[in-house]
Amino acid sequence: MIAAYLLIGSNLGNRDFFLDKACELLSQRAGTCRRTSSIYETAPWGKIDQPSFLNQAIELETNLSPKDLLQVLLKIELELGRTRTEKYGPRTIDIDILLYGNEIIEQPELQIPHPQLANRRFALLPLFELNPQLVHPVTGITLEALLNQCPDEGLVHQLK
Ligand code: PH2
Ligand code: MG
Ligand code: MG
Repeated sequence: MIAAYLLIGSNLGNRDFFLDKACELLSQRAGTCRRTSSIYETAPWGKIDQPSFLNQAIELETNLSPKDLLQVLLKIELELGRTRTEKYGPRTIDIDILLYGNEIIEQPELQIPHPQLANRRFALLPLFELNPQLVHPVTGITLEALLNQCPDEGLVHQLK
């Protein structure tokens, strides 16, 4: 069993519904959702002229390999109406693997840790809420230090 940390996000349609549904489907197909962070309302990053996001981090205990986990995530995204048109564009649901134990994966279709983790306050903050002890497996930098040095100044507001 590996502890993987996922970030789910939605900025189209009924955002709360999509986060709930993603958690439910992850529990059925990917392992056990041990803990979920608060939900955060977050300013859009990368492409700012789009609605704000809801983001939430999930600690998932899983037996799936990283590649199998990715396949499950992509299928859930499709089922929840995700379409891919523009980079960083609006989406009903996005499910990203932030961390998979301490594994480092550098492949065209899958990079773990998530390559943008250190640049995204909307990912670091929910992750820190779940587990403040985490350390970035590539750089060895603590999550707390990553947060302190994060260049992203976008709004990240804890809702519930
Ligand atoms: N995801 C993106 C692009 N921008 N901005 C916020 N606030 N939250 C996201 O989850 C997000 C984003 C691409 O995956
Ligand atoms: Mg993403
Ligand atoms: Mg994604």
